[in-house]
Amino acid sequence: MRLLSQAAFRASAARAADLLPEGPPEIAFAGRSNVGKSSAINALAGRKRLARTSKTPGRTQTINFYDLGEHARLVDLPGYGYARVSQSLRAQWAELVGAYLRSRSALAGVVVVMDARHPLTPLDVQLLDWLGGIRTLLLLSKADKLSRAEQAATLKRVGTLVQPEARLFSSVTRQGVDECRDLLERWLAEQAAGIKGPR
Ligand SMILES: Nc1nc2c(ncn2[C@@H]2O[C@H](COP(=O)(O)OP(=O)(O)O)[C@@H](O)[C@H]2O)c(=O)[nH]1
Ligand SMILES: [Mg+2]
Repeated sequence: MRLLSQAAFRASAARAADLLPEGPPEIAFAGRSNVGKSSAINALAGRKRLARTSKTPGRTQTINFYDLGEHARLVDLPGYGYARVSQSLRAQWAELVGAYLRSRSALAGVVVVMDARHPLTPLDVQLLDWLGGIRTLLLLSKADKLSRAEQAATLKRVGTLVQPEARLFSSVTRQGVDECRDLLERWLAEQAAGIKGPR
């Protein structure tokens, strides 16, 4: 069975102290609220309701861990950039996500999910800066909302503006799903073998 098809919910952490202890290689999904992070996890795992999706932005405020068998994990990070979130909740987000990203040696890479219609918001750019040398893939989600010509133009523009590799993605049409799954499984295998990507 494919690694990503084995995803099963493991644990949620609302505070840094509740993070799962370091274990097998993991890939984290980050991005603005409502861009489709949880939907991307479901699409990649080939499941309908593994990760909870929501029409209401700002729902997931916990870090959610999913086991891929015993040898890998996926991690759904809480979204950022939701305007109606209070200052204290923003500080909580930064503390929790910061604690995770800064210190996680099992981290094989981060998938930064952005809405293909509005990629590279200031907070996205800030996150990319902050990720520094951590291996990163940009998913341009909800690609189904763009025409083929708009998709191509967006992909090209993003490629000229930032370093990490970008892919068009849609949880609805499954565009990009197989390619991403292959890539993420390769990251996990390389991390397990001790071949680290650029850090
Ligand atoms: N059209 C379209 N809608 C999507 C796609 N991915 C997610 N959505 C919708 O966007 C909303 C937010 O998705 P969710 O996965 O919960 O976003 P998250 O907050 O980043 O985890 C939901 O209403 C989803 O149905 C996609 O690829 N295409
Ligand atoms: Mg979510």
